[in-house]
Formats: sequence, structure tokens, C-alpha cells
Amino acid sequence: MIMQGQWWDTDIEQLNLRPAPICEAYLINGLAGDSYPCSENRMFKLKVIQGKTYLLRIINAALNTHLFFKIADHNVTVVSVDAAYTTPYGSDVMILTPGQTVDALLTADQPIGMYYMSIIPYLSASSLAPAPPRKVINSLIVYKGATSTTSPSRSLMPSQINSVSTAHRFSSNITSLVGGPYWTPVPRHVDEKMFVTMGLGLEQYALRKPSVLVRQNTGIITTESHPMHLHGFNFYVLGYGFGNYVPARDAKKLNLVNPQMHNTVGVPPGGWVALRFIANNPGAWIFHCHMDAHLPYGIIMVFIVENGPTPETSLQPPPSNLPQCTHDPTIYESPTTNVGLSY
Ligand SMILES: [Cu+2]
Repeated sequence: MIMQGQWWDTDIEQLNLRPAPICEAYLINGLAGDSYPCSENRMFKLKVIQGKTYLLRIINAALNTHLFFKIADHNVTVVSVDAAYTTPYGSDVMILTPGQTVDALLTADQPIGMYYMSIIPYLSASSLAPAPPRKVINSLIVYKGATSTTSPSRSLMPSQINSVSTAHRFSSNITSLVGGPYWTPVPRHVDEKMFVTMGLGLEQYALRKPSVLVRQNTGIITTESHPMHLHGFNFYVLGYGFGNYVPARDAKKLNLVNPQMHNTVGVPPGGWVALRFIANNPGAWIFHCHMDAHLPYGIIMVFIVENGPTPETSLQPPPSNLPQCTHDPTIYESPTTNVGLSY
């Protein structure tokens, strides 16, 4: 498990300020590693045996930053994103948006030694200042038999903080594993189409009942990749693009064969994603940007998915033994509608 995170030397309440303050450091499994003198000897180490293959689950738990992830001298094979199987995809670098997970196979096929496993922020809104610290944060892959005097092999990280093309290449090349566990074909019939725009300084929502939506990322302050996360459902990502979505041009390029399945998708800066999902989970479900500071800006909305025609497609009433709040009925009343809310 590789957990990417952030560390602030500030009151946590300050993180609600807009724009959110820049973090002091990024972390791998809670450790900032040797990029800072004070944490030089506190670096996550993954011990491996030459020739063996390991399954890494990488999680971006950072509050507001996409992160590139790379292992020196090793390629990995991505097998799942957001816990949905993918066609095995070999890559030397990956991008994770806040809240995203990637599972990847790592084969220890290099000479016995030590290799940096590193992250660095990706900021697609490059015109925004101040920029986060552009330090590479390291952890280590340590082969059994490696001597501690060996200096680790370094990763060549994407050179630009706004390496949009590197991020886009990784994101857009993922496809789902057709016929794999839990795989379901993308529905061809669409009941409702939706077009949703979003951006800093501009909010326009034109909503109807869910089933398919094109999400258009616009902005009058700056364009930026917003990691949009949907509760209650996985969705198919049929396509990504830059600029405006033009149905006559873009609709025929959508992937209806093996589109990736996600619950979080990074909308390209100034671009669009085409999503499709089946509204088969009644309740009230939030669809929001996974950068927490963008929620007060308004990049959040709720799908209210109504009950279907049968008991199997309807939300059941709460069980009779569900604890009831009794101390102040003016604050809480027993649910009268079959609506569930998840955070
Ligand atoms: Cu956002």
C-alpha cells in the first residue's frame, strides 16, 4: 500500500481558506523522506526479492493536488484503477488525482540495489501562484541483498509542473478488462443526456435525470484539471478531450467497447470528459470535485436517483431497530423519504 499525502504546519481550520494554503511537504506513507534534512532518515522502504512480482495499491490521499508517481528504472503494469480491473497497461509513470487509486504490478527485475519510488505534484493550473513545493518526495524499493552504502537510482520525474500531455497520455490510455471480474458492457441505449459545465468563476448546471453526461470544464480565472468524484456509482469514461466538446466531431470517437470504469475522473484542463452511468442506486448522491478547496467554490452537485418500479430497484425503508435520535426533535426528524446520503 502506497499512500500519498500532504503535511501542513498550520491550523487545520486554515485549510478551509480560499485558496487553500500550500502544504509544507508531500508524504509517502506518512514520511517526507530524504528531500528534507529533518526527515532524511524517515523514508518509507519497500523490501523486495529479485525476480518476484508485487501488487502495489497506490492511493492519492492528498487534499488538493494531483501527483505523478514513478519508480526508478522500473516499469509497472497497471491492472486496476478505482478498484475496477483494467486491460494490463505498462507505464513508467502514473498520475493520480486526489481520491484516486491505482493497482499496479511491479516486477523486481533489475540488478540488486535500491531504487527511488517518487512523487511530484502536477498542477495543471500553471498560471496560478503560488505554486506548491516542486520537490520530489522519495521512498525506496530495497532489493534483498542490497548494501546500505549503495546510492539509490533516481527517477526522472516529469520536468514541468503542468506536464498535461504526460498526465493525459496515462489517463486516456486506460481501458477496462473486457470479460474480467465485475466487468459489464457499457449500455448502448441512453435515456437522458446531460451537458454540465463547471469552472472557477463560472457555474452553469443544466440538469435532467441521470444516465449520461458530458462534463465540460471551463473557467474564467484559469482552467484546471478537476478530479470529479461520483458517490454511489461507478461510471464509464467514454472519452476525454481538450477544448469544447463538439458532438459532430467527438461523439464518434467515444469508446463504447472497453471504456475505463471509475468513480473519480480528472477532467482535462479546459477540456471535457464523456461519462455514462446507470442510475440503479436510489438515493441522493453527491458529484463533486475532489479538491476540497473547490467545494466552497461550488463544484458540487447532487443527483437524486428515484426509486425504480420494483422492490429490487427501490430503497428499502430503514430497519425497525435503527437507532433513533430522541434528544431534540427540532434538529432531527425520522426520515420520511427514502433518501440515502453518503460522504
Ligand atoms: Cu476542482
